[in-house]
Amino acid sequence: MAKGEVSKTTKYREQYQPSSYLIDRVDMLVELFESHAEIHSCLALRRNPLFTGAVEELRLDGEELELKSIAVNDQALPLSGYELQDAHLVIRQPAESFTLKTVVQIKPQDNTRLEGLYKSGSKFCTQCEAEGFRRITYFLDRPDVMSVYDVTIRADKNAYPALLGNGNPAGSGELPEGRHWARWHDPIPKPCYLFALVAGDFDLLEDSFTTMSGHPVALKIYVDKGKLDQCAHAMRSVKKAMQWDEEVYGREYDLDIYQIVAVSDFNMGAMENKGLNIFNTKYVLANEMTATDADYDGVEAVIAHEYFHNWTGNRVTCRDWFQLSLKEGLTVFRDQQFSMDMGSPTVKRLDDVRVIRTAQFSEDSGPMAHPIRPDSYVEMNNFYTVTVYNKGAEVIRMLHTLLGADGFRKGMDRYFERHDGQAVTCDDFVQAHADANQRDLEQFKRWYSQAGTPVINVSDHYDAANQRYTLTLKQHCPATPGQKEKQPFFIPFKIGLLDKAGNDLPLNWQSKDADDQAIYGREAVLPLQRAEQQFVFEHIGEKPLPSLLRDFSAPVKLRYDYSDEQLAFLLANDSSLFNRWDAAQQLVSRVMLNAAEQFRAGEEMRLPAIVTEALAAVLDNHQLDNALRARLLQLPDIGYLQELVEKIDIDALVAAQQFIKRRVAETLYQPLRDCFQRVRGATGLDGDSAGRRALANTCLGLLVDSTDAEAYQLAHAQLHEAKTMTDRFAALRALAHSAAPNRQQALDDFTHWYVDEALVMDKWFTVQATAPLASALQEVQKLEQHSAFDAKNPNKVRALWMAFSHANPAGFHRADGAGYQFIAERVARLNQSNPQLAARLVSAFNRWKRYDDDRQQLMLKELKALLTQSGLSPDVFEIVSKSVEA
Ligand code: B3K
Ligand code: ZN
Repeated sequence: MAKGEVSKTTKYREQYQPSSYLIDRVDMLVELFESHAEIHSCLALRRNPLFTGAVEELRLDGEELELKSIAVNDQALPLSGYELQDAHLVIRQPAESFTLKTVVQIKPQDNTRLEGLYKSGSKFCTQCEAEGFRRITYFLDRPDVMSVYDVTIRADKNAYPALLGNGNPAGSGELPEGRHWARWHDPIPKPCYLFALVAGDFDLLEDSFTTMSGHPVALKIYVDKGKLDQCAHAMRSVKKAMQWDEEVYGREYDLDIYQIVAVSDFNMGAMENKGLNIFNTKYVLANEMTATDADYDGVEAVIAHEYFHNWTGNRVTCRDWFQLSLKEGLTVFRDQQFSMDMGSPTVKRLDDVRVIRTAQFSEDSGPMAHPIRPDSYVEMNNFYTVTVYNKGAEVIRMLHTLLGADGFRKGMDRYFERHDGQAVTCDDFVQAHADANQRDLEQFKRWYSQAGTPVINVSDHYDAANQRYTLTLKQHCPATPGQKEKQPFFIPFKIGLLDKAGNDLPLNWQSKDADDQAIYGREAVLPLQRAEQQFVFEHIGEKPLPSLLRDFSAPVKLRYDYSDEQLAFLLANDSSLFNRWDAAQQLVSRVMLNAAEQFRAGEEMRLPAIVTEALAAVLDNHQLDNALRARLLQLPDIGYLQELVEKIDIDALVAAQQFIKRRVAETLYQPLRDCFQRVRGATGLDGDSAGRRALANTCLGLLVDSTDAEAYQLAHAQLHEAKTMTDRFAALRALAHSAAPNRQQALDDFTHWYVDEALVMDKWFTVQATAPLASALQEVQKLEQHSAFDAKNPNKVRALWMAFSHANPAGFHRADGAGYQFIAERVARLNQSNPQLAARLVSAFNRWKRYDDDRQQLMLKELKALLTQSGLSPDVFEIVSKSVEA
């Protein structure tokens, strides 16, 4: 193996072994200089009583560290006492317990991977999850080794007035030569992936929160100089999250201080380091003129997510990285619940379901399909996936549905009581719920071990003579890599039955083969446990229309043969608002897919009147709240449609989607215009104002889709007169995705206003990268040369390259393969500087098998070329090799 190259071997969950040693205490001194950093660490090591094997050596993890000195029990260790390997420091014949002191030198200034200690602009910061701590010092870099940390940071006082660490402050002072120091003590044992430090010159917003037991907590948000006017929303969000976790889960904060630092260079959204969360600026900074309503929601949700990790992730952590969903699925579920409580629950739910149905279903049916608790990986960073996170959250949601809110809370209480301070497994989590509720959840655990999306076929029969209605549910799950046969899942299947007037019928039902007692209500959660199961409803006086899988009660694909008229009826009447949206999506997707077929056959594409009538009724329905009406009117995008077909004919899908959008817009032009005029112009930050903006801007987008000159004028006027970024950006998006004559003018005006606002410029890049125009690739190539673009900055890479490859199907899948070539070349470059991000970018090729033969060949060619590249990182290697093999 070449120096600096890290192994591409596969790690298996089955091979878990407890660590041979534990580290009870860590004392660190971090000296920061302009050219390098020096890390002095003192580790109190002892044999792990749970480890039963013989111990001849101790292997500590360490990558790209320059060892300056090493001592055991304060005695310099002779060369014979240790061995330095490429990614390890091996101590020979270690004693039962001892202290190990090392001094290493590292180069944060040269760290472009943004893992370990690195510089973002003029600030030092860290990112240790999953395995970044080994790039700071020699350590047992695994989550089941938990230690109490004392950390001293030293740096130049002028350049780095703020020196921040985990836990509580434990002193600070001056040093010679203009330097200073600060010490931090974190009393709560933690795995090293939660370690963090920051040094820099920031603006600071301060506040405080008193916990339910009366403990005061200092709240601090550190941001770039000049950004203080973009922090208020983040601070409000922290306080809401703290209060919500007390009210809903009885969990309070456990340190004297809670700090958030926003940095511009960050590989993902944010990181829950104990007491010192480090955030991407995107999820902290927001004010009316820089952030849209969606950005505001994103800030609130991510702040809450990281805060909730304090209990689900930090106090109770993962035994090993295969258990990642233990903390991530659960914490996503918690942040989703929180957001539902803060705003419109239906809108939040359907937004979350869209992610599952597009990104997660796509992952589940491709080469990277894995259970929410993976069995193996090459590079752990590749498993921070929508499966582990979002499907993981759906699994927790099903548990919540099955146990009820009270039962779930009992289970959570048991989980914290039993496992506080431990590193545990997903099985431990489910067991706590089973024990607290005296339920057998063995079958439920299959959701953790089986990959793939179950399909449920539903058929029904109405027996008028006996007033009996029978639903037959059949489940099966397609094979995924390494898993041919699947066992039936335990699926909570929520339904209602509508009568002719559209009301829910009272239900009195029994499962034919389970010994459940009859259950009554107007909505039922059917416990589907077998491959095929019948549910019988008595005293049903008329043939009902079933409303199925309400609220998306399980992450499955549903098949039931609705007619267009039945879907329109559900859209107009279902008491489940979620299912109204679902009916709209099904109806419009169906006509889009039919139009795609017509396009393929060279026939004229058609839009049936029933669709425009149903959408006109939505526009007219003032009973529904505006945000929901906006969602009902948003037509499915290509990402959504792609998951509904076996083979993707991208040209036909694009043509059909554009045709249907334009026809809807032309047909409903007047009512859309009236609605737009009625609700536009709201300026408040409250939910009602945001709902009005959502509806107005959905109307505006459709008006522009009609290609009417007046619509272009409306958008242009809104771009200039807008009082919020939501309105301004919606107008820009509408124009940038159109053939409006003033399109370029709009883009130029926007950059003129915002060239100094990095996050707003990201939007400007994305809106062009995702434009469904033949010129998209050329535009992206031009934008790379723009002074605001920077290939070293992950936000910019996401805004331009990721947006183009992942969210511009027409552009990326150009028939000539130029889109593929362009992205593959960027992957190769990023592979050198930031492998983690390169792996995300290359996943655009994962679904190559789903496209037509020509495109398959073009994509495969790029993948194979990447595989032969020298110095391929494990990150990119894993994704590409799995894609090619599939
Ligand atoms: N736990 C981090 C993600 C770390 C990703 C490492 N590649 C953020 C979060 O989920 O809260
Ligand atoms: Zn998380």
